[in-house]
Amino acid sequence: MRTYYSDDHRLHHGRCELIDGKLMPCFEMPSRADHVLARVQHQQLGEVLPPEDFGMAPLQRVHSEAYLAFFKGAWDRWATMGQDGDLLPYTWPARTLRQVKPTSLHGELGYYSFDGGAPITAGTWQAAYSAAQVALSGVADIQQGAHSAFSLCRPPGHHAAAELMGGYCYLNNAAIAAQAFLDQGRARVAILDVDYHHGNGTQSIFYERSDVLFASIHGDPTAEFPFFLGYADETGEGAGEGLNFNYPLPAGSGWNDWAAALDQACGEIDGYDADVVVVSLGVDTFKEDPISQFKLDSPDYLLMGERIARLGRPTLFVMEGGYAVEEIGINAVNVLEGFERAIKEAR
Ligand code: SP5
Ligand code: ZN
Repeated sequence: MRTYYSDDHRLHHGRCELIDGKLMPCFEMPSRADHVLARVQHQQLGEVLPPEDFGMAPLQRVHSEAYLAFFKGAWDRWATMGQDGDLLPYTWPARTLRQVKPTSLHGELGYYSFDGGAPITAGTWQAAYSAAQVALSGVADIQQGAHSAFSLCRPPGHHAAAELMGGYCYLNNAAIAAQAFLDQGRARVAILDVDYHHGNGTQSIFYERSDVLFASIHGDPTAEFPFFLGYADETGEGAGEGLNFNYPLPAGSGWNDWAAALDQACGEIDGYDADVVVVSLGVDTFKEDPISQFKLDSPDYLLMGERIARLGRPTLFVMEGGYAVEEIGINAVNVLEGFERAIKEAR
């Protein structure tokens, strides 16, 4: 399969995130994408191509105009205030507070974010914009007949909602891709989110919609970020009722339990008869991940890819999390290799 990748990801390099009561160096760092790209090349997975530019319109199908304008302009406002460190929010409109949009930079930033983990730096907008184009380029490849594609997006996207950044995410690459598939004539898209963390942004974007099924396997939110979404009783609403599937698993879960949840998710995707599958591919389920609590081992990712291939549907892989930087390439590309191996064997 082809890989889409932009060097622009390097323009986003946050200095710190608020974690464990401290401002710590960002776990979400440029070398993550470098390791994945190196592994793609080393394993000769296929061609590596730069993204095409599809402009702002596909982003506006998922995110509000106001949110995009704020994100795009935030760094310049911060720099005008004489600042050159990361821009991080510190006040959010939680319960008892009003959902008003203040005019000051920090007021607006609190309004448009949900945690202190998504720093805005000078190049964050450009990096996130290009990551969305990387996702859209994978869509175009599949629309032109490819059975699968890999969008090596960075920064990741699945925590970003229509009007919220957080959890290292700014623009929801997987949601933008799913919406583009619909806008280009596909009727039903399934998003399978295998990142360790619940894809709260993606879920919220499609929660009341019948044209996108969302299924996520993740650390139980009673104990794990993002805490406030991702429970099993969130099944969708309105037209989307019955099309949202959360599989929260306890800390320490290994491949057997994880694979059982994957089987269930795949069963739902088959029942829905999705035209295309978008995989939010986080590999922070790895046993050595520094911020996560599952116990998957590198060979398990081959099996993950094989199981996804058995869906027998066009599949776009969109890179999300994974913070064991040395192994992120092996683990992510193992999913893609397992997928391709199963496709070849089925032929
Ligand atoms: C895309 C993605 O994977 N985002 C993840 C954001 C997680 N942010 C909060 C992580 C908190 C981890 N706490 C445990 C730290 C152990 N030292
Ligand atoms: Zn994650």
